[in-house]
Amino acid sequence: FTVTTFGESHGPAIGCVVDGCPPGLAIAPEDFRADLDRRATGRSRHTSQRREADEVEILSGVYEGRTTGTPIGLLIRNTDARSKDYRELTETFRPGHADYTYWHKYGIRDPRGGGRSSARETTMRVAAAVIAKKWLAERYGVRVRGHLAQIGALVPRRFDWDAVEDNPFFWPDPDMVAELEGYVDALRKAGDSVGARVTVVADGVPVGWGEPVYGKLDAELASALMSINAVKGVEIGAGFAAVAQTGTQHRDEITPEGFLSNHAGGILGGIASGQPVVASIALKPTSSILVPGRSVNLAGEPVQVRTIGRHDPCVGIRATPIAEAMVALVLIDQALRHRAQCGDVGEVAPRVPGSRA
Ligand code: EPS
Repeated sequence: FTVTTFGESHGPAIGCVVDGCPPGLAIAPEDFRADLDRRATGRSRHTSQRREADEVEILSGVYEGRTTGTPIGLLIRNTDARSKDYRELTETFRPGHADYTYWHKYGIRDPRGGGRSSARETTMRVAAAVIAKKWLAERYGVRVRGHLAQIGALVPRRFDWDAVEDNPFFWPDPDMVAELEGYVDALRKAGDSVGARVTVVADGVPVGWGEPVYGKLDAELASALMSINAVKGVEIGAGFAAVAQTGTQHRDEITPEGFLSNHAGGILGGIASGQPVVASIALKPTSSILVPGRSVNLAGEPVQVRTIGRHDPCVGIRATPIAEAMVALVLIDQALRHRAQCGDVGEVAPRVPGSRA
């Protein structure tokens, strides 16, 4: 199961090709609505005010409402790109932004805007993952969901999954939403930005998905999650907290009733243990901010850069559906690989006598 995207933030459209989807899955344009709205800009005052319709057109791979097994082409037209000439922006480099490395690598600046480095690209990852999520849920009862786990220094004081979808931050503590609103409002007014942590939990992943050495489930998750714009860290289960743990604290003891904890994040030796798969990402603060910062221009001369435009004070606020998407895309790929090698879940692989399996 592979996905590739195309399109620029200020081009006419963005799109993706999804290859390897099993045939027979019911897919309609309205299936994409909920997750695309969860990710979209302009849905609250706490994100970029660009207002995109994000209407998906299914170009191929679906016939009479069902996937055919051939490549699925999805297209979303950009409707609010406001492609005025940002030439001034292309004469300098925003500190902390990819425009510095893109320029040194390609030698071309797109005066229309962020182009491929824009978070606009993640729209198509979320769209592709709608297909993955649906197949995983229907075929195996797997549910992939996420939440914001930290913004700046703020962490939830209590946890309630039911609260996550009731606020624009995907925040699991309903008592703190007003505090978050005040915090993000103050940041935006100050022209600054902040980082965040997002956690994704996949329930119902059957034991066995994943590869033991190359293509480990955790390695694939790390790679996929790290490919999201602004991600600077990935943790599986206890992650870096494992550094300070002892073996007795970290190991997840096993009883006939099941595991007693989940520090492993549902993955042992690169293979799903049957526990919830838990992955977290650290997102850096948005680099496009109003507070001037030192940089250089194309001639290498010192300049002050201040970025105006419709930017997010915290990219992490919209990152929950994107992180869920990358986890779902990895899981469907691992599910298909596992099925190809070992057969389907429930189709118990032959156990060699004495193997204690
Ligand atoms: C983004 C900058 C803004 C955001 C954009 C992400 O857009 P523009 O390219 O118009 O300045 O609005 O997000 C989206 C359009 C989207 O759909 O996520 C950036 O620099 O990453």
